[in-house]
Amino acid sequence: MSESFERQQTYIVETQRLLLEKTNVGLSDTGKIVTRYLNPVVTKEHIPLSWRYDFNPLTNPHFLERIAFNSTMNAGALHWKGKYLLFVRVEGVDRKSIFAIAESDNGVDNFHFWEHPLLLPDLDEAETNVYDLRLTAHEDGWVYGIFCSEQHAPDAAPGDLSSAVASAGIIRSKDLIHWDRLPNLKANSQQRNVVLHPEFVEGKYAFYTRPQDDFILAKSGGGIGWALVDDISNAVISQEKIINKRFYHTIKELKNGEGPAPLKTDRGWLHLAHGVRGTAAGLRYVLYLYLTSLEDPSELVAEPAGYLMAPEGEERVGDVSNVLFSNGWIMDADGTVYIYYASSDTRIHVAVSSVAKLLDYCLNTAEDGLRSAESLRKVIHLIDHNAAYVGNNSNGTIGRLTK
Ligand code: BGC
Ligand code: BMA
Repeated sequence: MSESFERQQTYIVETQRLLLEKTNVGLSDTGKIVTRYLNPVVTKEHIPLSWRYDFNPLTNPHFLERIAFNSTMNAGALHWKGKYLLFVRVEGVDRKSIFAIAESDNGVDNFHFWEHPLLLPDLDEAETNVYDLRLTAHEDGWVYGIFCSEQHAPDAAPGDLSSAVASAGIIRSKDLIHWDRLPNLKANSQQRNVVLHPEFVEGKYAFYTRPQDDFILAKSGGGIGWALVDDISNAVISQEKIINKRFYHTIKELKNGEGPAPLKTDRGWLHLAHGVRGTAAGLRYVLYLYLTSLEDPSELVAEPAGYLMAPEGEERVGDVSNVLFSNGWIMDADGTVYIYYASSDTRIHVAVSSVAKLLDYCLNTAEDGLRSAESLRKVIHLIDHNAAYVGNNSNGTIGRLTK
């Protein structure tokens, strides 16, 4: 073994060891609904070295990376036997994604990948890419993964190598090692951001859907949909209703999509979703919350105006800039909620909150009035309300407490 091979190997192994051992730090969160953390929880630097380097000096004399990765993003999440698991979308420099599980003891630091990526059964030669897996521990006893299965549009004109069709792939497991692949969801339109609800509804499997007219744009697909399915092993959507609509001049004007499976709380099902609007700088993806009824999970109960989280600081820059995307969160028994979100299709972060805070936010933040005049009314209302509690000094900041 050449000295240089050995030196490079030691350097790379040591650098990764230090990264994986690094502890994370919560950032100041006074008055905030979520606490962001200083370091991303999973980056492409976390990917095991044995997936990337050939450690044999004879076949890799220059110690080069043989398989390079572009990003780690959009992870499904699951609490499993006391561990926090992320099912990461690991994207190669070849633009193809695979799924791989990364595990942490406490949900905020020391995430490390399992030895092998998830062995996704290969059903269809036409399937080109798979991504954005959502996990659901269903009451039927299986853990399901629903993901986007994408292929080149069969009707694309000659030379058109961009048109694609998206549908929902379905896998399930009882041990997270062996996965059965069920046929893709059959629907009348393309589907991305499909999520399985954790409980039976009217004795059926319930899916959050996102009907779309074409591959990128939802257009007449009015928002996040809801559909009941009789048989998960041959899932067919015959009827879909829109449960979370899009509106003009909002954060989800262009499209929206369910994030992870909703969390069950005593006030309703808590949902995390993404909203997209078009800007001169391209699409902007932000995260928002909404609440639906326990009796009927398809009935909207509350939706605070605007976004909960938008890209901040370094989150704004990456492979696809100005994007926050989340398809995974975990709720602890004590009500702590870990939101795993990716920034700019590049790396994964955690933001921590609690069911109590998220519900308070959902139930006590006014909904979008859809007009500036309504937004103004809300500000005036809060100022008037506060007059009874605090004295305002001349520059409008809070002065003395009167109560
Ligand atoms: C990409 C996704 C993206 C989608 C729509 C796919 O080809 O892999 O990351 O969300 O296109 O833009
Ligand atoms: C898609 C999503 C994500 C991605 C986002 C931004 O619509 O499904 O895969 O994060 O666009 O590129």
